[in-house]
Amino acid sequence: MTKNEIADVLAEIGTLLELKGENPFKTRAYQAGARALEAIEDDELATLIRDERLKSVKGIGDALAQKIGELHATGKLEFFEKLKASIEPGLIEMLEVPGLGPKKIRALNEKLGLVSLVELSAACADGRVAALDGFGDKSQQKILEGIRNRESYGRRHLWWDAHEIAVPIVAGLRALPQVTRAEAAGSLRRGLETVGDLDFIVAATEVAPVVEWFVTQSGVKEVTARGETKASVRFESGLQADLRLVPTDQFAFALHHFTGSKDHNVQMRQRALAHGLSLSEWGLVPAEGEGTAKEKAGGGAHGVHAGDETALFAALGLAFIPPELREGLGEIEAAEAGELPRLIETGDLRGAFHNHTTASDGRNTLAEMTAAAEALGWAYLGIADHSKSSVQAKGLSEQRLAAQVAEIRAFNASGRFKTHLFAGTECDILPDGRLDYDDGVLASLDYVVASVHSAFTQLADDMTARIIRAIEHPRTTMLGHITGRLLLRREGYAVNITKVIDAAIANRVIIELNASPWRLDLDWRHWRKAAARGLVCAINPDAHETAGLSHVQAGVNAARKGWLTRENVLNTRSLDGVRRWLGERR
Ligand code: DGT
Ligand code: CA
Ligand code: CA
Ligand code: ZN
Repeated sequence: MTKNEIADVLAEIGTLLELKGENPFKTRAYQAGARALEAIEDDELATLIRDERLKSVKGIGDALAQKIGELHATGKLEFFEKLKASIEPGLIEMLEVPGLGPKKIRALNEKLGLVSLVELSAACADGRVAALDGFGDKSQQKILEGIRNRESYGRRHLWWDAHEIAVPIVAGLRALPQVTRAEAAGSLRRGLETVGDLDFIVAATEVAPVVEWFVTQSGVKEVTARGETKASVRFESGLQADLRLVPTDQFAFALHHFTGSKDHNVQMRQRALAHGLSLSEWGLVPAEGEGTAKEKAGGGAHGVHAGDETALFAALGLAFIPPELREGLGEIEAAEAGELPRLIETGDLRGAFHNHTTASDGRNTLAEMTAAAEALGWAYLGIADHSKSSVQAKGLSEQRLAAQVAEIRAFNASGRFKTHLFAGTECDILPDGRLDYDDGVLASLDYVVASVHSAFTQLADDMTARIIRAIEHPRTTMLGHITGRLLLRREGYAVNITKVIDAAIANRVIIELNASPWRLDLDWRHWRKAAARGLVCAINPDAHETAGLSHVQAGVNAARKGWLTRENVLNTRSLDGVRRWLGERR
């Protein structure tokens, strides 16, 4: 395990101990341990463990050092597993409800005897929660909403999480000797921000061993259906997956059908009919005559042969349509006219602007973040830690910001890294739309990301005016996470997005596409039109640790769904190109 993963486990232990009502000193020791780890670099941790010097680190005692060693070596911790098993699962679930921490959950458990979300929601409904000390009407309402959101979102999963499960399965399927082709289809392949279930399409010479392999994968919790050429399973996270096996000559048709979307498929079938053909998951055959499409495709005599999707599209007079565009939003017309955009790719990115370090709420130091960007081959990395009003996120005072800028300039001068650092800030947009630093301070920076982190409940008109005021500030380079939404967890705040986009275009301010898998905000559904009107995008990982830089891939998915090309995105430009752009803005 990496030190950040170990720190996560320690912090979770702290939370669970608090939930159990353990001695606060013990609880705090784990939280302190997690923080202490965050200040150590990864290779330093390995050395400390090897030399048995971990205990010498402030905040890490004997017991903690032993546990960190166990996690580092094995990725598991018996103490942690036993602790989890000793707590009512419903109480652990309550931790996912916004506004509920371990202390409040304990109070609910001790005073009302609640052990599950169902009981909690009933207690909210009849007002028992509001009557408790430290709760009240407002927090009861918030808990109830949180539980409802959780239910309605509960059936879907973040693209990122689904992707992590799907990748090794596709690789494993392809490695089987019986398998000739294997792909993940469905919303995952289309790069949708959330995924309902996984859909694997496989062509194989023999089916039984493939089905057997699929249902015995590690992480499969339940086999929900099993047939000769099909199987469905459920993973630990609740994510379900369908496997479909097809003959090799049907693979392209099945892959296209199960990639969807439904709207795209409906339009494709209409187009096929206009060509006198019938398109289905089994093939493309003449529309008139006897028999089902399946029989005809199986018969092969009249069916159109397509070895891959490119040939399938070509048979209908279309250029290959990238899966991300298959939402039934004009992609077929564009493919017919030869006007499909050349979509941006992850490899086009040469850096990113919205990233945090340990100076604010990040978990890796400036040097670690820079080294990670260098390892990705990035020409530049923008550092945008929080500003002073974001107290909980350790926002930087003017003095600390000045020190960071000096450190960044020194890094650049030293030639220690190939990656150039830009000095920026993620500056709070205060409730009235002013920025959190004075103009003089902002002028000392290379760029400014302006974001809303407070007063989320403002009325839409006020929020819109607030954000537009920030956009009109001459030092604002880009707007961070425009709605503040957290996918599957929290709706964005109320804001008139069209007006904000208008203001951004008029002021040559970028709107970021926040690539955090939880945000993906500004939503892809707005990008095509906005970019056509001149809005410039930056795909920003909002990384809070080195591993977070790779989230740009989720942002690129969303950008592709928004029909964006590399020309639309600032961080595809060279270092000089970005310097010029920032220079012209000043
Ligand atoms: P999801 O799983 O909810 O995130 O979304 P998808 O798009 O993966 O949907 P899913 O898993 O129900 O089905 C995969 C694809 O199969 C879907 O995108 C299109 C195709 N498909 C499934 N059912 C139908 C249908 O009733 N009509 C049409 N035209 N296509 C369908
Ligand atoms: Ca699906
Ligand atoms: Ca499915
Ligand atoms: Zn932010």
